Amino acid sequence: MTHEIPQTMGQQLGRRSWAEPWKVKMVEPLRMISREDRATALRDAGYNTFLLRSDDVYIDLLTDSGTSAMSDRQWAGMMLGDEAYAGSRNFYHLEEAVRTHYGYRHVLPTHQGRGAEHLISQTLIKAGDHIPGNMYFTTTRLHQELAGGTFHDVIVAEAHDPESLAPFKGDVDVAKLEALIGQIGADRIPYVSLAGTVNMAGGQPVSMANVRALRELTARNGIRLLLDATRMAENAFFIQEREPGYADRSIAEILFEFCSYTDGAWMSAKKDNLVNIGGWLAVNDDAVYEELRNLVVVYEGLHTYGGMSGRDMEALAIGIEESVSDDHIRARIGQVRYLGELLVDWGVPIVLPVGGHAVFLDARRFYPHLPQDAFPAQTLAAELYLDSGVRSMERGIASAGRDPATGDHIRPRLELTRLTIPRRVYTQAHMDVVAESVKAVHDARERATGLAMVYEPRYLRFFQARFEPLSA
Ligand code: PM9
Repeated sequence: MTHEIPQTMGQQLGRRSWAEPWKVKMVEPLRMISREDRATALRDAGYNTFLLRSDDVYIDLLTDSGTSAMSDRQWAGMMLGDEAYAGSRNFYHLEEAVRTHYGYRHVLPTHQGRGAEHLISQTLIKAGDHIPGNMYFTTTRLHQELAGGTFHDVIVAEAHDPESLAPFKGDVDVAKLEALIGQIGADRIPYVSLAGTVNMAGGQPVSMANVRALRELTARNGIRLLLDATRMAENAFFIQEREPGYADRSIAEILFEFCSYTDGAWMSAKKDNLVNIGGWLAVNDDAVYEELRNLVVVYEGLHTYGGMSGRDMEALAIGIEESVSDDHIRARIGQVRYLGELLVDWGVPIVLPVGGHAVFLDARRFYPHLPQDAFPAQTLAAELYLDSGVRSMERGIASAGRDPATGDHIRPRLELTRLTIPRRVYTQAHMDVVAESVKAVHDARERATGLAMVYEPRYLRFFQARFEPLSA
């Protein structure tokens, strides 16, 4: 597709600015500790931003997961929690919200996204199976592997190129998927794993045309198509903005149509759905539901709470309604773009086009003198914290982990540091402060020496690994 992508919200709206469709009712004070104390905190944390105490962080862009501000309606909903062990009325509100906006027939709550990933993987994957998907995600792939499956990346080639301006860099390469099905055989592929606004690719969207083509291909081969709906409402924004025929359709309509081409979804409700904890799993197939409904009581809780309290399910049901508002999504993505545009203007290399939930710094171009084995993206996250107390996250070689067959580091082409924007939390002034800090770190880039990993946990190593600075 060649049509022009508006790079700013001003361009999209005909030079009129966007603003948040809410005002602030309660504030949480922030504080910045001294550079000396930040150096101590960073050393104590083994140069891993996941191991910092949040009290030592000034602006927290580690993740958009569970870090959103809830609305007054959601907080009011918390007071309506029905904490019955079985059949809580809040579950039925949640079920209705998922059915209304995502369209699936059967709904199960889970404590968060990976609880749902665990259940679906254990239910559908057998040892020796293969799961194609549009780029790996850390927890999703691990659950697929723990169930005995092998993940195959079938995302379009542009997704691996941070400078490609393709509008839908989250799309599956349908020809590549078809070739893989031919090679492996449809009977060894329990499902195709499709994610909206692909996290590890820089928050890049999937087009409606692509999911339609996938529906056709998977149906022809008798393979299920399952969706990681974690950031699908944000994906709908990009379809509305970029895909012919969708400019006048609402986010809610686009989301519903997209899901209608899939057989089910798992959800980390801590992102799009605007809650601090929670998840869900939803499918159309009665037999698959039967299995999942039985398994949920083993690992999460009864099928009407699945690890969530009644009040949390109520906040989630309301969060789902709020998350599909056009005004909300426009302001949310507008803020992410605002930060991205500042950085582009200042010559900082980032993944383009700017994605839905985060600005991803391209650590390869940021630190061209550092080899990937010196963890450039981890180094950049550490330097940024040291400069200003801004916390970001590595999404490169540390996150990619090791090849289960060979034990070698997986070396992804994308070596990124993620500035993830929580929803409805920070202001434009915070974005200015973040951009200025990134620029200061960029100006001093030649002094960075890289890191060595000195402790490596077995699973999802990026969360708990420890590093030490390499000497110059
Ligand atoms: N994503 C994120 O920060 C939190 C944990 S990994 C640092 O991006 C997708 C697309 C996700 C995701 C979590 C999960 C797992 C599934 N799919 O964290 O278990 O981005 O709720 O969800 C994180 P939970």
